[in-house]
Amino acid sequence: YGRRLRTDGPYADNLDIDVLIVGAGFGGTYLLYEMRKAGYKTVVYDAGTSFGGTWRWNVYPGARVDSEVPIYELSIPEVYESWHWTTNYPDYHELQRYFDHADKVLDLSKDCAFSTVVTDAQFDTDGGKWNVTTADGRHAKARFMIVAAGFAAKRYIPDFPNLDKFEGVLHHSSFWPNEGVDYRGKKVAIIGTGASGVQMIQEMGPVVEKLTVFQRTPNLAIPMGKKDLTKEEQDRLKPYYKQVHKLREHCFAGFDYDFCERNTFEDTPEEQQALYEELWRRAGFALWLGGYKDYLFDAKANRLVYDFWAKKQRARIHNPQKRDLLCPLEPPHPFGVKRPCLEQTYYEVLDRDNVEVVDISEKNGTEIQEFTEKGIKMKDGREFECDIVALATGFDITTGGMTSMGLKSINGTTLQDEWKAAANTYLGTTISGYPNMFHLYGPHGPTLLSNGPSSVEVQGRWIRDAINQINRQGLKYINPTEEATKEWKKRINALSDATLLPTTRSTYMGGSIPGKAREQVNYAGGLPAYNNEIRAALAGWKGFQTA
Ligand code: N01
Repeated sequence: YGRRLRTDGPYADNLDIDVLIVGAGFGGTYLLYEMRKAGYKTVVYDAGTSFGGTWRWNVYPGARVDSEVPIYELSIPEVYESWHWTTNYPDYHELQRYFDHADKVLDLSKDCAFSTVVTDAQFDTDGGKWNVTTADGRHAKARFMIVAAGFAAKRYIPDFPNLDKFEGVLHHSSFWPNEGVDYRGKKVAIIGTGASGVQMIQEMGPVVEKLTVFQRTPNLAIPMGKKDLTKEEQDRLKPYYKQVHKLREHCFAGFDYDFCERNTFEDTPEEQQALYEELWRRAGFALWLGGYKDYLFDAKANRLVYDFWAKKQRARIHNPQKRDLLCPLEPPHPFGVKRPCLEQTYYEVLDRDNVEVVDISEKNGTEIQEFTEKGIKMKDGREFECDIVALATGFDITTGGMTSMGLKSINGTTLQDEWKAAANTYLGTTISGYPNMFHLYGPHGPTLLSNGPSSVEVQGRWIRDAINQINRQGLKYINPTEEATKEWKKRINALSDATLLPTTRSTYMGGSIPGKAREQVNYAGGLPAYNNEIRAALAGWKGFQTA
């Protein structure tokens, strides 16, 4: 965290405001914009030092978004009218510049206190306000609190024995030094092959002396299809951005395309292959989110996609052992139930002679045993020496940000304790016992199953309208009932249980942390259905207690 030197404006002690937003990423930016427009005195608190959220922390080598722009951006005209991207999949430098641009044109920073970490927050039902305390002892009161912490606010470092004994350089992907790490010509180990691991491997593999990749589950990665964008082509499209941004809210995952109308076995095998080829040619997430509508529900249909994927990617790998480790003939899990990351040169890099892939899957008993001064020792006795270790081991996904900011219910219980066994929300935007508190891009929204900015805007508008409705009706607060919360939980589970998602440990099912509840933490019915459901509840405060 940066050092806080100011004590004025949003940094002042004893603020008394309408809305406090925690988090200055896409969610916080959008909500600040909407709240200001609606006339609320709003302040944003953020642990970092500028707008951008996850894109300020995740500055590991190769960090690049894997959703395409202009789908992956805010629909705020003041921002997009005066902004041009250089590529359809920008890297973190460009995303940081985008947020700096948004900050400049919307003058966001004047309402944001950076280097500010919320450590305690509780709603006072008599006063009708949230009382919030920060790590450095400031206090704030706000009628409404919006938690926009994102799904990746709390990194996860596995409890590897003797981690502290390692004498080399060690960083988690989401806490990579801003000034970078000189890894050229060094021996590097990367643990984890999720989106962060895949991108680091691609970037570092070609320039290090030796790269050792510790893989627990192969990533079923698909080609990104990155290309340059010219200013002229973006300007030609800009008059249609309004429609493009609207369209994403009508597509299941918040992109500008959807699953096709047919089920797999309505087509002949030739037609199936032709469709898969077409999706492959389109690149990006098309094979994942643009194919037959039944393939995430039907194991047989899913297997066809897996086999197609494996055939395509196996052809890129010459080393037979690596081919089987990276793209096994038998699927490690159904295709698409873990996030298939977008890659450019992943398989060619892994195929290099200076890159070793070490299988650490539990089934083979070849897990990491411990760290040593010089590197990593395996259960089977092998040892790997390295100068640098990159932990790409993910996050206390989706719930971790919310459970680590000292949120207390009106009954005095903490969210951290309440959610030990399972996360509970109503509509993925509110929590029983936490009146006038809203969250977005977190548990029980479409979150990880959707494009971030699309979800953020659907939920952000709902939050704006809920706050307006509370004020219009002269209410002190709203609080979702426990009954409605239970029903929502059933709904979240039912949507997920109909799919193949629960078959596999994944970020969707709460992540990798031992002991953390394995449960669906996303709304799996798609963004349009989600929008309809939350909108229907707003009319008449269905499921809420009002005071
Ligand atoms: O984290 P992850 P991430 N021992 O949780 C492994 C977004 N994102 O930072 O699969 C050994 O996906 C774990 O293994 P397994 C995106 O939404 C986006 O990569 O559980 N290994 C896995 O391989 C993504 O979903 C972008 O068997 C261990 C890896 O570590 C989310 O952030 C870029 C382990 C963790 O993968 C998180 O992605 C980056 C252990 N004890 C992130 N514990 C883009 O837009 C875990 N692993 C491109």
